[in-house]
Amino acid sequence: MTSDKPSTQPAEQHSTPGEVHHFNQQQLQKLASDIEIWALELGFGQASIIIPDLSLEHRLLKKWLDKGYHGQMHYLANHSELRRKPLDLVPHSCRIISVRMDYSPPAKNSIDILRDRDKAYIARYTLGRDYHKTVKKRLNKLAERIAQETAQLGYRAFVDSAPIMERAIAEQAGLGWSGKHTLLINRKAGSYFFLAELFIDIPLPTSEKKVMNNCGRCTACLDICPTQAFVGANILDARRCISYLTIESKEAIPVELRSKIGNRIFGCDDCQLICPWNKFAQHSPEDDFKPRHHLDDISLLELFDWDEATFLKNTEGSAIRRTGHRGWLRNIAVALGNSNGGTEVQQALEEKLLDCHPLVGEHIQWALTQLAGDHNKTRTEQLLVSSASDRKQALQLKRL
Ligand code: B12
Ligand code: SF4
Ligand code: SF4
Repeated sequence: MTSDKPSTQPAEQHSTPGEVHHFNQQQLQKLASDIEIWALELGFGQASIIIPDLSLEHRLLKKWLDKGYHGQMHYLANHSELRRKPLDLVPHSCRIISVRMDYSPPAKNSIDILRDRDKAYIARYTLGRDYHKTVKKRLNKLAERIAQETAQLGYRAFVDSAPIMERAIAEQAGLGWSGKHTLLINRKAGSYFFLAELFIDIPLPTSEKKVMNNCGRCTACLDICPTQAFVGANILDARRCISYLTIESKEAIPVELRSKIGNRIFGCDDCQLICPWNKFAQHSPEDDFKPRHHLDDISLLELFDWDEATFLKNTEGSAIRRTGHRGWLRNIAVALGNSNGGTEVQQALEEKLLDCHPLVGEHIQWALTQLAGDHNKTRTEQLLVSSASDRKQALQLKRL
């Protein structure tokens, strides 16, 4: 997932601090508590108010960038000062309301789909409508509700849409702790939630608190990562992450990682699926996050068959569009190379090869070679492989 249009645009509505905020401390305290309640009423899992101090995180981010772990996501290196001092993004803002919204949809069991090599696995966060729109709309509603009390309010809502270190802000706000997989985890809700922020110009009392890190000695997420993308606890080499490779990267997927990607065609959830805290993840009641076009249970071949017009039509209002039709075919070609194969798959790949972009063509060639190799495997070898992977899956499920 990405952010990042640079923005120092003024607040949506503007007031000069002190001009309208003549509330006394007690009234401000009451408003702060009300905001947390209104946020819940609007479908957020939690909200908390902070004055951010990201100096430590900012230093760590620099180290991370120096190592080149961001790959082609050059925007992460831009606007460094704004990342350190996010309030400078919105003139006159003095507080951030950090929120989280659960997204786990009522979808087909993830493990079942991951095990079926002919089906497509799409990360759970993006089976439905693009979350940016849903979450931002809701944050603007929260702002409108606040403005009803304060008469005037300067605000701006952000959802993964500016040079903001959202996880670091939410952690400081007390919405959870940073898991070893780098995502924020909440004791009561796991990690399947989005983060977002409402910048405001009212000097509300803050509600930040330190949440204990509950990872303990567990390393399940680090161990399970199919592409070994973690350099260590809390440090991800994004260039190896399937989410980066299938969504952000516009280039060829490194050959040595292709077979490890399995059937994951857009994003990946493995490090979260294995996390014991996700036993507490709540299903989202949001209609917007419900799977569209049966994307939670659909064959690779069906998706490979979408021409560009169908792709654009079916991904309207969905974050999947980000990968573009070319990226989509590239990803599915890799997954087909990892599938059970068969005549239909072979034919579909060969047919597409006749008329496709060279990037896609190269991945199709790879898939065909993989399948030809697989075909030559003896039946015994295949049985050995599948029973070994069954044992591994059983172990994984036990840990879940
Ligand atoms: C770039 C990005 C990505 C990149 C890089 C991911 C990453 N971990 O950085 C890629 C494309 C790989 C990605 C993938 C995913 N993303 Co993303 N992504 C972002 C984005 C836009 C920026 C994150 C960022 O700044 N990364 C830079 C690195 C440096 O940040 P960091 O990992 O937090 O780095 C810290 C540590 O490395 C630490 N550190 C460094 N050195 C050291 C040393 C020690 C000893 C320690 C302890 C720490 C430490 O300090 C760094 C600075 O804070 C945010 C939105 C935002 N604006 O914040 C969403 C965001 C983080 N993504 C999100 C999601 C949901 C995902 C996916 C689950 C999507 C999917 N299912 O495919 C995966 C998960 C992969 C994973 N394990 O992280 C959510 C996370 C929600 C949550 N619960 O935390 C966010 C917040 C978007 C949102 N608004 O909801 N993402
Ligand atoms: S999202 Fe997948 S590939 Fe990326 S770090 Fe997590 S398990 Fe590894
Ligand atoms: S799997 Fe274990 S180590 Fe990883 S985030 Fe969850 S609790 Fe922490």
